[in-house]
Amino acid sequence: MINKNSPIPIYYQLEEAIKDKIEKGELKPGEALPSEREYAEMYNISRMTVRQAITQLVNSGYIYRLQGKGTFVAERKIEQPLTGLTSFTEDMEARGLTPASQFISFSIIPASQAIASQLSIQEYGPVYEMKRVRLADDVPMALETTYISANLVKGLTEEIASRSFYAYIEEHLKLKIGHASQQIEAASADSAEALHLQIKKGSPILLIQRNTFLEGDVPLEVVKSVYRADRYKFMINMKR
Ligand code: 16G
Repeated sequence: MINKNSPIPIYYQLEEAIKDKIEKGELKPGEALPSEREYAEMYNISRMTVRQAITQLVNSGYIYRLQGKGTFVAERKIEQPLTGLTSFTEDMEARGLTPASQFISFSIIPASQAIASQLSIQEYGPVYEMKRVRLADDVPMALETTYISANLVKGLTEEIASRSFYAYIEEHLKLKIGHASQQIEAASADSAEALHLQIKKGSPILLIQRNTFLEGDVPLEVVKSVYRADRYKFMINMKR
């Protein structure tokens, strides 16, 4: 598997070989990798070289280190295409995962100036503010804070939103969701985010801000989502 006469660096060959085993499912999420010493002996290479390959794999999120315990295969990231305007419920169901929501809060509050202007309503106008932890197969994936005009979306309840907000809009209110604009930034989890997402404070997260509009450009929602960067990646196809 390792060719010492190849011009390709040995650490890179090892890195690719381990990656291949993870991708083929020969090494499964949660499984322990052989130790640096074992790899070194297995391929008759130096531990420094093994360490280099392992560090690369840790940095790219394929594996993670546990102090004093070794390295383990990470869960596969959920890959979300950025081409369609979908809901969390649809995204998870499309992957065969069961979506769920845990409510942190649900209330009607007066809109701040920033939220009011994005929703094209009067400052202090009534808006729903809902904070939900979104789970897939019981694993927390994202923490979402959503603002919606209460005069536009009537009758929203915690119970309804614990299933699907978009389904309520389209199937019950018969409104048509038109388009959204979204920003994605890197950030690190503060203590509240870390607690809700069950990750360590300071872990990498993807901070997403979405503004969604109904057909006819009526603002529907302003959403701030915090996704776990160890479980999520966004994918886009480009044409030239
Ligand atoms: C997604 C959207 C969010 C929307 C939610 C509706 C992102 C970044 N955000 O999480 O804007 O409110 O789906 O989901 O994708 P639901 O219909 O399952 O409640």
